[in-house]
Amino acid sequence: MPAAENNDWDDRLELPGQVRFMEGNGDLPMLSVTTEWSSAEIYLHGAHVTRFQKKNEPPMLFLSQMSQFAVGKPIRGGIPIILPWFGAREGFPMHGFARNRAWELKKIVPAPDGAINLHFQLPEGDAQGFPPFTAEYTVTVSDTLALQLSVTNNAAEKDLVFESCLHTYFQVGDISAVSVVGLKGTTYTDKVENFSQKTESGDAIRIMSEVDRVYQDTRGAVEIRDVRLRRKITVEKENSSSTVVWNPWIAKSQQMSDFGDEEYLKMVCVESGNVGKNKVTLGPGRTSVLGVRLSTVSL
Ligand code: TA6
Repeated sequence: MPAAENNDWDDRLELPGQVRFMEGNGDLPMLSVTTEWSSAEIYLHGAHVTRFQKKNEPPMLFLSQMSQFAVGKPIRGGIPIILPWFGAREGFPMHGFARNRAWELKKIVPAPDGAINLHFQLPEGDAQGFPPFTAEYTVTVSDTLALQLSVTNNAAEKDLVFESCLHTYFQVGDISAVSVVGLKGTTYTDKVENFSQKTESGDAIRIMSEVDRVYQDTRGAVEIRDVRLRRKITVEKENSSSTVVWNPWIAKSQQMSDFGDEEYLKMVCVESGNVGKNKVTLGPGRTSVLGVRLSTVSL
């Protein structure tokens, strides 16, 4: 199906009652997915999952009420795909170009257990100085949300050195009643304190001011315990050595035009990828796959 920022999609790919193409915000093409357990929304723009919600539960993902939905602009919330660089890069937008481009929907595969698998691919384009690579993304919607980002180095001789991160924004009831657990003993770069190197000493991370930490060499699961919504979100990952924890708090929230001044109270980012010292070096023809599985249980 051609990548389109207009409404030119192939509705033969629809699954009646399960997957429907719609005009989303900003008239961007959006897929609405319904399973027996849950519902989800995914924009072709950035192959961006903007909503995942289990029946009888609040949404798992946070989406800013102020987000832009426009060609070339990132959506604020959901699961931005950060590729092929994380953070700032002189002369280029933050966090790479994958989230700002329309991806192609290649196929939709319903699984025997009722899960829906949606396969996306980033069209070839200006690699902005990186060797040519193929990026493929699979979203599996069921009673959990599973994501797989596969990157293949198409260069004949050059290594592809890249960063990737699924920059997930989670909905919480009240940030003051949230604990992030699973990073004790891990070293991190504290971007709020001049990128200083620290070691996480607490069993649980509590967020009472701006937090912007890149945890390195950590491959375990992270839990977001939400007392207000009485639920625990578990972030499991495969082939990921970095976890980023971010909440902009008050000042940064006020500086972001696509983020409400009070929205920091209702979200936390726990991001899974390979960034900084954990960046990936991929030989010619090689493929690297980043996997993330998001699940919830009631507390
Ligand atoms: O992952 C945390 C972070 O790198 C923060 O420093 C902040 O910049 C955030 O990403 C959001 O970045 P964005 O470019 O989406 O505004």
